[in-house]
Amino acid sequence: MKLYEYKGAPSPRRIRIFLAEKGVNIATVQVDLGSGENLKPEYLSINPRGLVPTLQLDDGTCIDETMAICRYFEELYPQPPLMGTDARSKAIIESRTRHIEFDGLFAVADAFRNTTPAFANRALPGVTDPVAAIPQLAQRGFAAVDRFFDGLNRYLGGNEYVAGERFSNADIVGLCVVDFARWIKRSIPEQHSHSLRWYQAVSSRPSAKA
Ligand SMILES: N[C@@H](CCC(=O)N[C@@H](CS)C(=O)NCC(=O)O)C(=O)O
Repeated sequence: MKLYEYKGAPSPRRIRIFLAEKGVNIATVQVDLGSGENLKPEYLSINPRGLVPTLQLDDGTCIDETMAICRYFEELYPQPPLMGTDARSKAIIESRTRHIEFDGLFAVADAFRNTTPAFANRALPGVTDPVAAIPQLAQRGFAAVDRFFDGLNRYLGGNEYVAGERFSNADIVGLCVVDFARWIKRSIPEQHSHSLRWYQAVSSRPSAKA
């Protein structure tokens, strides 16, 4: 089994942290997004969309999408559980993870790609025809990121972790998004004391360095 990934990108980091929390080591292959290695035929034969991460199983099956890969590992290595243990906790973790993806991850990506000159004609990641940046999408992204930060602080006002009293995949995604938001010069607002307390705790876990 091999994980195709890139150390500098937020989605693969989610998987590295996920695996570190489970104490699982797997072989990794770096795909250099900076030099466009993800768009070369060799990688496109692994993932025709030209995106990382991709997990290649020993029988050659390729699984992409970060959530799908995390789910696969959760099934293989259930301990410690990171995606819930019963109907209620599974649903709450999934719900908050999706809020963080929509309001946070995709929004930071929109704000970043639609304001960064290097992506002026490559506003979508991976394999696409040239596509122009749209400034209004960046604006929408910044608005959603504000909503992400508000939601994060609200969740953490009632719980130690994003989805309850136990560290979960929702915290991993939250941590990766807070760090990704630096790319658009956004950080946890100073009045968000719950988020600041949480960030201190989760970014100090050994897995955060994975
Ligand atoms: N929904 C996909 C998103 C994957 C994605 O967008 N990956 C980015 C890195 S975080 C990428 O491969 N970018 C390539 C590019 O910019 O061309 C997932 O969660 O796996």
